Amino acid sequence: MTYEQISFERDGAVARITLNRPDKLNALTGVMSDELVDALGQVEGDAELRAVLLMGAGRGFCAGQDLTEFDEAYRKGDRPDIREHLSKTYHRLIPAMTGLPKPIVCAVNGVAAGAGVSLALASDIRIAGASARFTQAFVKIGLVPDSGGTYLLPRAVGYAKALELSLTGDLLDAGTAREIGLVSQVVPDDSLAAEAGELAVRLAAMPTAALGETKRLLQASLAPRLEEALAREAEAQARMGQTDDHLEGVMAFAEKRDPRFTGR
Ligand code: LHQ
Repeated sequence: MTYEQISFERDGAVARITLNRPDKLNALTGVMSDELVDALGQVEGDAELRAVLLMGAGRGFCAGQDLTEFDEAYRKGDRPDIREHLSKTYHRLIPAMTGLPKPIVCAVNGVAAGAGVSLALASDIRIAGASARFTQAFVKIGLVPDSGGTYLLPRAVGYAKALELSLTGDLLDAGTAREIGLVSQVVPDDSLAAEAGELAVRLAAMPTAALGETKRLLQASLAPRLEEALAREAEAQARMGQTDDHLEGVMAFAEKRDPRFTGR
């Protein structure tokens, strides 16, 4: 497959994948999504390629869904079939990234919006250039986060911050993104490619199978559904309810005194 909207370069054991629609801040189209899935498939199938470096060309990282893709429908007053669009695009692309048994370093070189943030989040380590910006832009167009945004963001920054960012769509600067754990590191714009590249080279020289398994195991550890969390809580709480300390705690409360816990 020849690529029109991304570039794919082999640099030793590192696959450098660059989103390449700089005049549109690398907004995601169906074509770009297909090309990314294809490129990730190439990486997966090639034992010589052992890490990915993902970046955007130009001043942006990725402005999310290309909103002009649905122009024709919007102009006619129609609504696009987003469900079908998602299943053809992000629901293939995001799992292809999280499921790749090789590390993906994302160099966030500029603005990331909507699904563009999800692309960064579906990568394994994020380094931002100082001019990077992040927005859960979905809400600004009356949508909920998609492309894994409700799943990946709380895992990176915690539920409260994820909800705040998703509700407000506020634009975060790179420093704030680092403070809340959305990216690991912020470096000057002009050294971003080199620093992220060095990390990718380092990861590519590590035991690839172990890295892939580590990625899978950490994802599995964070996978529970809410119902599973409630069931775990109930199981633990039932045991705690049987302890002396629980009884002591409620008695002390009733008797308006400090509790004397014994650890039993
Ligand atoms: C764009 C875009 C863009 C097309 C900049 N599309 N051209 C949604 C819908 C349906 C189905 C499935 O999933 C989704 C998921 C999503 O990702 S929803 C979120 C979609 N993204 C956005 O809403 C972000 C829209 N863009 C912006 O808010 C701004 O462009 C940001 C904050 C990203 C950057 O602002 P600036 O740095 O001021 O750049 P700009 O606005 O001047 O953009 C530069 C060019 O890129 C401009 O084109 P032009 O021809 O006028 O120079 C923009 O129209 C174009 N562009 N984002 N998403």
